[in-house]
Amino acid sequence: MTYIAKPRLHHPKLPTNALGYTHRDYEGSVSTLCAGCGHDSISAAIIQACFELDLPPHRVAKLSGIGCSSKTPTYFLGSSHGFNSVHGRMPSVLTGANLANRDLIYLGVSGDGDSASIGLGQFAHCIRRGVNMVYIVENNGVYGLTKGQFSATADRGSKSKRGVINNDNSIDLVAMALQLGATFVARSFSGDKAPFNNHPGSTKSFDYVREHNEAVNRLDFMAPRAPIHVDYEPGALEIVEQHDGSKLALRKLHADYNPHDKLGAMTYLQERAHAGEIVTGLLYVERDADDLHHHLETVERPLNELNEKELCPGSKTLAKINASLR
Ligand SMILES: Cc1ncc(C[n+]2csc(CCOP(=O)(O)OP(=O)(O)O)c2C)c(N)n1
Ligand SMILES: [Mg+2]
Repeated sequence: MTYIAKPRLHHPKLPTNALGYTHRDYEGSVSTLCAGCGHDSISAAIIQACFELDLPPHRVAKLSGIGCSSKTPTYFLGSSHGFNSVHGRMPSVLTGANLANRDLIYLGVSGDGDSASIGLGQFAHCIRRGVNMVYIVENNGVYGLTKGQFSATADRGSKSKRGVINNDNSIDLVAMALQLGATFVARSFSGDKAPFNNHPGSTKSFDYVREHNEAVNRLDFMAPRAPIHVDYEPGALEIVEQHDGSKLALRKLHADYNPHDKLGAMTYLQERAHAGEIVTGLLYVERDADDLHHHLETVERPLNELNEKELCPGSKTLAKINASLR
């Protein structure tokens, strides 16, 4: 619960990273999500990654839209900059922040409803413009926060909690991201412990969240569920049965898969999708990626570091600019 304060004291010998910070320094408030929710394991993975990468929390800006997934930035990086925006509008708010201050590390967190339905246009244009950010879509195939309506990523033929069948085709955001020019594309399953670390010290771990969310479960009518864990080898196919009985077929990329071959990635994705499988792993990395600042030839320094003289080059320059536009 966000109003439950975490104890400030912790064991003096908790492991620290190169900056001298512990895992605790990368955590946020206690999660209010339903017990066993995969979103919490993604938060745990973000905490772990930022700790391991020695990221200074004050250099990170986390932005989100609306949804259970978009609530999660409250549950990690409590000392970072944060902005919880409007449903589906995280990309444009983040683009504005990034243009004003290119020195921060931008992390956008969104859901499938947020990014594939109301925010699909924002998702697409943010990628094709090359905004320098990490864009995480926590894709559960439903509008979780508003009680489980189908999102645009739900598979055709799947059944909702109320027994309604989805007759619409689904959107694959990973395939779209590749087509739109994303320079790093990866997909994983939140229950896969290897990429999503579930360490015992974290208050975002499955066990901690399950224990501490009891009150929510009693007040709400969501039955607590055990989180789903998977652990499968590169190249392997893993069939995961979900709580509603539906099955996910996950295909982990082979160890010899080439993540620099974009056409190969697109073909492989389509091929496996045709066989009913969801490919997981690092799908594509572009070696020499540039970004929106490069395309727009913006000034190298953040705008808030520029002085008045630099921001206002004078009437002669303005006259020259105006003349060029006549
Ligand atoms: C403009 C607007 N339209 C609709 C809503 C209602 N609404 C809140 S969250 C949500 C869907 C969230 O789904 P998703 O992004 O998949 O997040 P999840 O809860 O599944 O993590 C909707 C439709 C809203 N808050 N604002
Ligand atoms: Mg969702």
